[in-house]
Amino acid sequence: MVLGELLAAVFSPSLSPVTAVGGAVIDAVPPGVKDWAVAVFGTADKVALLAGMALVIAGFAVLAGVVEDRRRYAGAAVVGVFGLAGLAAVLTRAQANVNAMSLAVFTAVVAVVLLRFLVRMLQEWGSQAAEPDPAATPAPTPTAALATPAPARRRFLQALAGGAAFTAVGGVLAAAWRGAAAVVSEARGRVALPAPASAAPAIPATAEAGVEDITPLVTPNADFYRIDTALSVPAVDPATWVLRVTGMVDREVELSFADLLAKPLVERHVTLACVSNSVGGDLIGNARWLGWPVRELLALAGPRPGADMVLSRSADGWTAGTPLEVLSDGRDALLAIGMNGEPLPLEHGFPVRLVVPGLYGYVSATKWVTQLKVTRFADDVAYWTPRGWSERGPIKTSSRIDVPRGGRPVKAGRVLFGGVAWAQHTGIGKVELRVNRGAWQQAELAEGISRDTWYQWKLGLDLTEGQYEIQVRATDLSGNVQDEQSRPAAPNGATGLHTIRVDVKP
Ligand SMILES: Nc1nc2c(c(=O)[nH]1)N[C@H]1C(S)=C(S)[C@@H](COP(=O)(O)O)O[C@H]1N2
Ligand SMILES: [Mo]
Repeated sequence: MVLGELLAAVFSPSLSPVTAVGGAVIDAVPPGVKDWAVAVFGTADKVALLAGMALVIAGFAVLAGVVEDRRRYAGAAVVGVFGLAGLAAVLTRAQANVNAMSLAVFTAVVAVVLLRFLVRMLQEWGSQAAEPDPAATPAPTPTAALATPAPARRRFLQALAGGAAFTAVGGVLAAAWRGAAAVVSEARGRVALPAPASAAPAIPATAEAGVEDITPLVTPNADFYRIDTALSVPAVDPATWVLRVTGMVDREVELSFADLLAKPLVERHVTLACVSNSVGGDLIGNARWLGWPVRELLALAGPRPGADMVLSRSADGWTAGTPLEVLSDGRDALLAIGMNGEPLPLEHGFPVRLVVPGLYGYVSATKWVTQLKVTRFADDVAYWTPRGWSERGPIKTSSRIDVPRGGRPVKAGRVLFGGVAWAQHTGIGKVELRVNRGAWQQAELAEGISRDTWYQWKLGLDLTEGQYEIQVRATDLSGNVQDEQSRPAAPNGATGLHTIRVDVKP
């Protein structure tokens, strides 16, 4: 396993057996388990999965050592089974190829040889220790080592070997992860973003509600939520990246990164949201994206009549199904290369991703995108569709109270509430608050950057000492009120009202 990781780190991180097994685990678990993992570990869910796998690997290593010691080749069988599982996992991955397969087999063979060698060494050591040492005087104070019976010492050494293997796997995993990222980081560092042909409209000063501690209007890249199924960030070299437009088109189109840089690019603020975001949750962020409108690329290819979906595919095989209409209706759906003035961060899809105003990420925002297949919803299914999520995922109008923050008591008198509300591509028309389920009171709504972004709002309420329940609701610019019925994220986005409790002290 360690060797597999090492070799994978050298050749390609996506070939790594651990990543393959992890990826297969992510694909195989029911959506409920995945949601649970995201809920419990948050965006550290992948670290948790890798840590869990490292534990399992370590367990297998110790088990292999113990049974091999008892019976020759028994441990080898354990390693073999583990190797087969790894091979199976590699085979189910989108990037399965001959290299990845031979890597898994080679790793297993080397592991068996190493195991034999280590166990033989331990056995020899053990039997030596069991023989009485002729040079030793029968002193009444024997050393701890001599007093320990050989089998115990052997067991100890085996455990030690297991522990070492565990540490090594963990260390090498981390190194492989960082090593792969470093190579692409360097390529990213050399990317010079061109000036946009159409710059993002300046953010009006009136877009700031002026509330201390409120969520910033534009989310810094480092704070932007990250959601994807990729265990190790796909390492996509912009020099060899191509985007293919295929399927129901008059002409297939191929686009290189250099081609893309030479296009008239537009820059727009768009608020991206995850379908898994709970009411009041933070799987949402607003960034200034630089990219080329997808509709212009599609126009080059010429979608054929009857097509109604674009299946976008990432370098690691993940797919999203976006209505063709949404990509052609004039909104700023972008093949994005820039995020807040920088090339896309690796974990946000470097070198190129999709950003589509108005749709949840799982049906639109493909990172590390390499293919757009013009097709029909009747003919193709995207990654999350058979896993319990709706085929279509328009973002639901929602609102959040950011201030006052998390259960901190506030002083009686005028209490300032503030937060954000969003209805991407429609825009927010009104935000209201209510206290203890009383009458709705209209909040002061700041100007939106655009209809594709969230809006800040604020409202001061006079509150005397006591406990209060505060709720918020938004109405979009078409007059549709946020759905107040509480529903979970699956299958197409949570609904309900963000509700906070405020403790007002004298
Ligand atoms: N390649 C790839 N792209 C993907 C995903 C993924 O799993 N793989 N997840 C999508 C989902 S569910 C969301 S919410 C957004 C999140 O984008 P971010 O991580 O940049 O915030 O990416 C989308 N793009
Ligand atoms: Mo998502």
